[in-house]
Amino acid sequence: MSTNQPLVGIIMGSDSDLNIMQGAAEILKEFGIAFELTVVSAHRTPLRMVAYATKASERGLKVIIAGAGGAAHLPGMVASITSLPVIGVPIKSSNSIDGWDSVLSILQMPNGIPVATVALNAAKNAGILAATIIGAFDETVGTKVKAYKNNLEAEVLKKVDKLKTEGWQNNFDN
Ligand code: RP5
Repeated sequence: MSTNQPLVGIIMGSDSDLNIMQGAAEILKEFGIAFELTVVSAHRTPLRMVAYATKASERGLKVIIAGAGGAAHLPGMVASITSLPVIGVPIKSSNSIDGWDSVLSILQMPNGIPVATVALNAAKNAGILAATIIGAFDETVGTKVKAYKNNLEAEVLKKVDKLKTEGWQNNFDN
């Protein structure tokens, strides 16, 4: 991908979500996919959220990753406005009870307005999923995603060999 045009918009309800959401930024950087990252709060900046979601597609974004915690309405509300795929990252935040509140707020969307919800705090997986979506129509990115997954497989197979040769009673740390 040779352009600096952001293809992925990473948004989060608060700057306190950044320590989690940076996981998405890091993996997108690794894949060489241009992205933007900012704070958009469904509750504190609702008009900014509407403007962001309304203009996202015309600005050239292809996927939105939205992270929020507690009463995590940002991903679903953005998905209700944009025609782009929205990946939701539930965050266990300062106002979460135990994280289930964030998960269910993002996961339990009504029919017609899907949000692709990743696991609690799984911003890295959100980045990988965004790369997979981009990779479906961009061969360069698609090849990188394939290589990434091949590498995961190779790492596991190495551990399988190690377990076979050293036996289960030996330390199985990396
Ligand atoms: C949510 O409230 C944000 O996404 C964040 O996870 C949580 C707490 O926000 P702060 O009070 O730390 O700004 O809207």
